[in-house]
Amino acid sequence: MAYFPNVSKITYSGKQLKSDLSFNHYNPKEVVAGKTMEEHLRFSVAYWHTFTEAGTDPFGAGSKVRPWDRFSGMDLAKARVEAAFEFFEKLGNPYFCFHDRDIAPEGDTLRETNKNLDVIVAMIKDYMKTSKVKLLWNTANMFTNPRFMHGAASSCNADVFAYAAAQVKKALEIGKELGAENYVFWGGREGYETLLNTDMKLEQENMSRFFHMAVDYAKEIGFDAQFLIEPKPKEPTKHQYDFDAATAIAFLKTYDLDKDFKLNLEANHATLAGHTFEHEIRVARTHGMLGSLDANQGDPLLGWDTDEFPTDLYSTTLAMYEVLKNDGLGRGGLNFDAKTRRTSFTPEDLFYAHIAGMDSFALGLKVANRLIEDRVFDDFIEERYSSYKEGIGADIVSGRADFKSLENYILDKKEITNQSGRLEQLKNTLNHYIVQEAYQGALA
Ligand code: XUL
Ligand code: CO
Repeated sequence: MAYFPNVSKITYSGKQLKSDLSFNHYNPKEVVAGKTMEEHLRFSVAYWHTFTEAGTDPFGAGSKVRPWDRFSGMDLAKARVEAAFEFFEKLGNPYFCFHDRDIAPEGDTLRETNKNLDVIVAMIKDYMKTSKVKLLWNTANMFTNPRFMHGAASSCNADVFAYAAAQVKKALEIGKELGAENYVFWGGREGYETLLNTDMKLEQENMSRFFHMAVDYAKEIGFDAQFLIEPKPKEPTKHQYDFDAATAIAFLKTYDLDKDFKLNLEANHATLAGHTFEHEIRVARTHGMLGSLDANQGDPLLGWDTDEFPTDLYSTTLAMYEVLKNDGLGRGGLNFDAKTRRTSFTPEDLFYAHIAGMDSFALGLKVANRLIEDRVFDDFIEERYSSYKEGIGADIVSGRADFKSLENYILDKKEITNQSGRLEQLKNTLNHYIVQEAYQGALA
């Protein structure tokens, strides 16, 4: 059954200025900095946005035309798997990701829900035998069902904590069954609305207990995926505990979980936290905690999580700059946690959108690599901090200096000379690099 009859295998064409159903920059086998683009970028399709999302918003019903929507219940779940593997085959993405509730409907009890999952997981496993696509990560949806109104591991209700634990237990078993390389915890409703009814300390301690139980169970069943926390500052909860990278790292260190977890960072979540994507990646990278990325973008004019496909070349370039400086993402990848706009409702739009995202990151990778090769920022930064290489600066860095020696050094100095940070010059250089690489890609 062909769910995408109007689309054939997407290949690299490389020379079109006008985007069509081919890649302009993403050339999977092209080598950049000693690795193929495919190895650098490890693109993943998000099951929820691509195969289950309907295009609803708070003011309107779903708008998306999805040929599999003529089915319902378990038949719909099966049709989605068929559509998904046709989509993966045509797009050529090496990975995909899902929540448990994306792939199979809930039954009346958790036991029934798990039975539904078993059927679909067996079907996915079968497809994976002949497909090249692998599971980047799976996760548990503990935010849609009303039972999670107060949170999951941070809920005030111990029965909900138990339900969430059983749900993650099953999700870990599924991850092992399908060979997931990572397992993600996004704290959907792990947060609070008002301190007037909240025991913050107990909620956070309970979350840490939950994570320790998850680590223990994964070890027990021999599931060796990298565990990832995905920070987000708000939405749906007003104040979420995993606010941003720095907050999540502090939490993991406080509760002795930092050896078992890294971070999955999302561009739109960074925007909501008042950060850039590259800021979040830099924070994680400097702590050795960069795990994986959710590749999307937000809209600075809107205060919510719009989950747009990434097309902002500054953001993709600076994100890939951080990734290259991190020597890659290891077991992580670039997951398109992104949906087509409500007005881009056709099945073909799903391909145009992924092509836009993949081309934007491929171009970002090429630009970032040239910026690093040419030491554009490295040389500048090295010079900017050169005062720490010798004299009093070297004493500060090596630990030889103390308040008394510093006072002694500076007390009678008449003038302090600063150098310009050259911000505008650097931004203009970045523009030149992006434009030149884009031009070569489009017209070479
Ligand atoms: C929500 C979000 C999630 C996680 C997985 O904002 O990003 O889809 O990526 O639960
Ligand atoms: Co996400």
